[in-house]
Amino acid sequence: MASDNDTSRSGSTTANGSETPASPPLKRRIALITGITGQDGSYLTEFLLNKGYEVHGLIRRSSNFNTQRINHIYIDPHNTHKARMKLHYADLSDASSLRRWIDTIHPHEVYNLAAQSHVAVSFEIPDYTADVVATGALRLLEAVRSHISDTGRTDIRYYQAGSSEMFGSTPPPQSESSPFHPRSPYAASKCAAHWYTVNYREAYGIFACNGILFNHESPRRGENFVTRKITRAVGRIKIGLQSKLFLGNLQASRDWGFAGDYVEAMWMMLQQDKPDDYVVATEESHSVEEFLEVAFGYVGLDWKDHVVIDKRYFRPAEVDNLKGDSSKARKVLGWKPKVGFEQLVKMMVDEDVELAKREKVLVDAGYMDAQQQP
Ligand code: NDP
Ligand code: GDR
Repeated sequence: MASDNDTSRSGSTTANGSETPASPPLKRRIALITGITGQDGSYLTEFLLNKGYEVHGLIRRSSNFNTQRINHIYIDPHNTHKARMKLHYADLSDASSLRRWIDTIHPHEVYNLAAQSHVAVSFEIPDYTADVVATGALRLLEAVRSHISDTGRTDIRYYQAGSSEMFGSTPPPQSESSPFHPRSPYAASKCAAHWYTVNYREAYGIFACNGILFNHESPRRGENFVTRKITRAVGRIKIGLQSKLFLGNLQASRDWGFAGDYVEAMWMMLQQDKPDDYVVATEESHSVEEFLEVAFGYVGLDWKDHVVIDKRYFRPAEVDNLKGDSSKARKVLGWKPKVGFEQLVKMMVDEDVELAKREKVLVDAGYMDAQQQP
């Protein structure tokens, strides 16, 4: 894999043929990612591998394999020269596993991306959501703190995956100075994780940053988030595998960016001289209905012919309008999004039309039930 920060430096030959002395090998930077099997974990891993990092991911035990998003970058660990991504079992609900892997791996950068990340589901499993999202972050911070205290290390940095959901009903545009008003157990738990991170920075001097990221999507987005649910349906409707799409509130507006752009901002935060908190957003907001217009329109369909409103998808409390003010990240980090709204929707539809075509082959061969909804 190409690397712009390759650590395997050796001597070179000058124009007159004489050898320059080999510079001492740079120590490879090591990252530890929780939530590596998720959407962001997969993009961040690709990004860090391209920068020459060794990447360790914590995965949780599941009765099915849950590594689909990173299978394409997995190299058998027996191939010790090539395998720079390594996976270990752990869980944010298990403090001992977090501490053990930090002690074993000695990471320079810890990215806490793991979460029960579905807002609607957090109303169904609030206790579990709080345990993983809020207390899980505290467990990981505590593992970092006690590792630092025992080893005396000063070269470890921590990233906390915060969310625009923390702003909840605070009107847009939302920036680092806007008040939090969470509207779900998920959002309240993210607020707790945010303040734990600030507290560990202030109390122990840990280099810990909160990224307050607005919604970011991709063809790897989980299929029960509204953008992917729509683009999956568009693909399947276009190919003739389904005709209806059941949705909830179409009036909610979100600031949707591309996940590949957002993982770069995470990394940038940890490269600064001082730890801080940053909003990351496109600064454009669109309603779910606008997303439907673009996605269905792109393949020549009218969403009104297919969408059915189903009360089950309304939330006990809704977040109506999110639109970020990311001027601090743009100024201090030099970050800006590369993919715009329409480009994002089309990228997702293109991939999901191709996926539906492959599903159709399976359906036609009798290996899959066409009614099977994603
Ligand atoms: P995903 O839901 O795609 O991924 C979540 C990851 O967390 C998965 O790898 C999942 O593992 C893992 N996980 C869940 N529970 C546990 C647990 N108990 N122990 C260890 N790992 C666990 O989320 P995204 O990639 O979209 O988001 C990454 C982070 O950023 C999350 O914290 C999310 O809340 C936050 N965020 C996301 C935004 C977005 O728009 N995508 C915006 C703002 C914040 P498994 O694969 O086994 O399920
Ligand atoms: P969100 O994303 O709640 O913003 O959280 P989601 O895509 O789930 O909802 C966005 C909006 O769409 C409305 N909606 C529906 N949502 C879903 N999932 N399914 C439906 O059928 C449906 N119909 C309408 C919702 O009511 C909502 O208003 C995401 C997650 O990634 C969080 O982890 C992250 O922190 C925030 O983004 C920023």
